Amino acid sequence: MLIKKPDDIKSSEITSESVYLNRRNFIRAATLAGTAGASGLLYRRLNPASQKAAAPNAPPNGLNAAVEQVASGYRTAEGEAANSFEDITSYNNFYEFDTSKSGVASASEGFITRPWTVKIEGLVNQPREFDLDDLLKIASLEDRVYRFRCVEAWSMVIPWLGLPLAKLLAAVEPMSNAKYVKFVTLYDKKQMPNLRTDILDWPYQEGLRMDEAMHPLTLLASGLYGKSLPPQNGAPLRLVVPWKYGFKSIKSIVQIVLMEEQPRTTWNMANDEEYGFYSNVNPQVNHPRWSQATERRIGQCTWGNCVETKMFNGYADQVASMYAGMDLNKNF
Ligand SMILES: Nc1nc2c(c(=O)[nH]1)N[C@H]1C(S)=C(S)[C@@H](COP(=O)(O)O)O[C@H]1N2
Ligand SMILES: [Mo]
Repeated sequence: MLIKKPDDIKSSEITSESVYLNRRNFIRAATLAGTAGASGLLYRRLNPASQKAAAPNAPPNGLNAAVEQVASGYRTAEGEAANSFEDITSYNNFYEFDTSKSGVASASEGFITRPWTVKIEGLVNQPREFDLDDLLKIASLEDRVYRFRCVEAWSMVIPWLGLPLAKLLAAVEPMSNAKYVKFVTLYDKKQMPNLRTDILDWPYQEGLRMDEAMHPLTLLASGLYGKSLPPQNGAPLRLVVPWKYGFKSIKSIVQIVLMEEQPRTTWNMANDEEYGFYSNVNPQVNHPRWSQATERRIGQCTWGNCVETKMFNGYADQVASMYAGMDLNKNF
């Protein structure tokens, strides 16, 4: 069950997230899809050196990671075993690099993530620009094994290493009128080939309500399996909100802004009828084009979706109260 069969990954690509595009955008998308792939390839051909560039966050090799995994026995509180390091680092979504899940790892190889600064600003009394290594030195990092559920109905169990976002926010002293938090990904055309396309509005942006951002489950992850995050998983710092669909987990964060207004998000802007601001995992509210009642756990389901999706991805006891009285059909 822990060993991925290569076939699983192949068959899963049938439901590529690139079909997100609605009727309105379909033709534009069809035209650009070719361009995106081609320019990524061209970029890699023109810049072979970048793949060989120093990779300070180079992940451990697959064998060591597999051995570690067996030895570590990372599990969720409910006893679900973590996916293998290999699964977690070879089936990814990171559109800045590649729109195919199996292509992200190679397209992001050599992504340079040092030095790295994260600005925290907006409605705070102590705006700060952190050097990431300074931040990681002062933060006490925690291991958290969470279920991770993509809006496209695949899922994994991932052993993150990170710091609760609440601790970082407390350090900058939010003002009382701060109601939302906006997160922004690095915008670097030299390193991210798809920024030359308009398959999404760049830079990638996400948002949380203040109480969600302050929730103890919400993590800023700097690693997985106890090691630095590999580029494909959002090095050097990415958000993890385990009761929300995967696209809320914005990668390679450079800026965090506290705001009074609800920020727009990248997937909202791409298609607000399909991707709402809240994006809470909810088996009772289907995506307009597919059911959200079940999921395909990578490495476990050999055919179809073999796991029932739980309300708030199984974290209802901890988070449901934040949405009491809200119509979750409207606030999807
Ligand atoms: N900057 C950025 N962050 C992103 C994405 C992206 O394309 N760009 N994809 C999102 C989606 S749709 C998912 S499912 C998760 C995937 O995270 P993983 O590759 O670590 O599993 O990253 C999210 N964060
Ligand atoms: Mo996703």
